Amino acid sequence: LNKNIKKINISFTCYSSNIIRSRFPDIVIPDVTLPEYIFSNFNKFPNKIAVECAETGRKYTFEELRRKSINLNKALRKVLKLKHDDIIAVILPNVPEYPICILGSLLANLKVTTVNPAGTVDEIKRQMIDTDTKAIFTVCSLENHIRQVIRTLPAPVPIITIKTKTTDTTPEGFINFSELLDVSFAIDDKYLAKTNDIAIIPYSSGTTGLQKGVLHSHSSLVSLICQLRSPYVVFTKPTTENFQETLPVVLPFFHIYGFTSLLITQLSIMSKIVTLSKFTPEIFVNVLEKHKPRLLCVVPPLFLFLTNSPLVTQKHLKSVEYVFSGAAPLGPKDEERLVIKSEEKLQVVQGYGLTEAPVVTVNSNNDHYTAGTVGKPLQNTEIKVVSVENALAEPLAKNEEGEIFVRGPQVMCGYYNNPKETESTFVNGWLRTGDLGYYDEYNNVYIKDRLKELIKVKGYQVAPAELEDLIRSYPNVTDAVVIGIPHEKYGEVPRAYITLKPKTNINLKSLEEFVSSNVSTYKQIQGGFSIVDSIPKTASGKYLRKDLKVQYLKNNM
Ligand code: 4UV
Repeated sequence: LNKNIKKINISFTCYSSNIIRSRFPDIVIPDVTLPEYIFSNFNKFPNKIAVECAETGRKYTFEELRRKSINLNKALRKVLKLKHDDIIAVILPNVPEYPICILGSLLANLKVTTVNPAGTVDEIKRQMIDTDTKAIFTVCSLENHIRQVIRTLPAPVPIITIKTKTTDTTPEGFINFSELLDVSFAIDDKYLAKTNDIAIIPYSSGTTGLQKGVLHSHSSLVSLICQLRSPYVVFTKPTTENFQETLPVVLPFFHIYGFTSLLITQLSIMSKIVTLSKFTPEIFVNVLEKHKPRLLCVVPPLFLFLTNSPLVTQKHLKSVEYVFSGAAPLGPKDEERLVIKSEEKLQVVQGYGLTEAPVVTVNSNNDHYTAGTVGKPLQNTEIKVVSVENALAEPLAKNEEGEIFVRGPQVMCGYYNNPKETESTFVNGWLRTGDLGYYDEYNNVYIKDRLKELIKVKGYQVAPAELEDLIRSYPNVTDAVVIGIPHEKYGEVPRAYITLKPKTNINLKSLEEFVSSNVSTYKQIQGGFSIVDSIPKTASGKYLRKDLKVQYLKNNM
């Protein structure tokens, strides 16, 4: 039928007792593009609200989303003359227009790279240049920032701006988003995308090095929605005439968790998404009170806020039946404290995923659930645990710790323009996750540690290589290595070790300011700097980050 079915057949032939799968049957994945799949249900309840802004109340129905996406697709081709395969950047906070930008672009068979709107000029510029971006979606409030970005790009790029406040005016030279999609051009609204075409390109540092574009096809995203919509997984009830789930979404749509489990999956099941463009305790708590969600999708720092903030009381948790946490570790004791606060009314559910394989496991249906597990493989997904020393060795048995490998239709196609990294990330068709873990007799998976360099601050990715490169550019610094150290609120924060030119010194405060002014807030070296005589390395010159971490934990914990 299509590529996915072939993959499933391959997985059956390679079945081995140490490869774990869902105990539920595989799903047949429809051979359609992402917009077609998402729109396929919209005519059931065209007039229900699909997305609403928590701050301004701006909202769109499912029919408005569909119509505006179609119009946008035509305007992108007719007015902006974008051609299929061009890459368009979405540099937006969580706003209700986000899905229109995504679906409109995909209908025109453009590829979308999702960008952190809080990134620095340099960070955004790097992603624009790497993808050779042909147009940008943004909000009026980011005008100055975006002007600085485009000034440094090799060619002019059209900028489509969304007004988020009534007082906003479209900046000079920028394109007004609503004007662009309020006209329906008399051109064919058919598009050229095929299911194996690339749809989105979020960025990730993978197991090593700098951020790179992760290629997800229409097919991998449709597969993922099907896997999450399965009756064995879903936590949301189907939309009916009298019922619609409401999900407050503060997790950013540019990150794979917000994009997949929230944006596209919840749209396809016709839940109502309430967007929060940033986290402020008061607004978040008001949203809980106003919208009374049954399901909350969070990352551990938000989970801890729910547990520890005096602003969140019984009243706010009353409607909540499930709190779903992912993107960073959450311990069994953390889970327990929130359950106790809710007077045992809510259930904690964890999911595990990567930008490269958006969701791999979830725990659901109380199926031999153990606190602290990230759950069982989704359907159509295989997991094996392999010796850290030898990725080609036979998979390990239950309860044996090793590196987790994944295979399934939701796994990325590779890294953009980076065959070398793609090749080293796949081993015989399996994606290596760079995570250390094991599974138990019920196929519950546990993540114990990260083998890869990646640091996770508040669930966001921080690539040590990027910070090291920046620190090394500072006068008198000869070498730098960055590790993640535990942090009570954020999970982890970066800490830097540096060596200096002989007989020189530096002002660490100035170095800290230099780093802060060049990277996003969450990437700052909040764990402090340490000047050392030498940095431990392997014979081949690889930093021994683990040694530094062990040493730090010994001295400080
Ligand atoms: O690439 P990334 O930033 O991707 C993510 C994605 C997480 C998702 C996505 C959709 C979901 O529904 C969901 O539940 C979770 O975080 O970072 C990937 C790395 O983050 C760590 C692990 O090291 C991954 O390789 N990580 C992700 N989830 C968990 C986790 C978890 N539940 N527990 C521990 N570590």
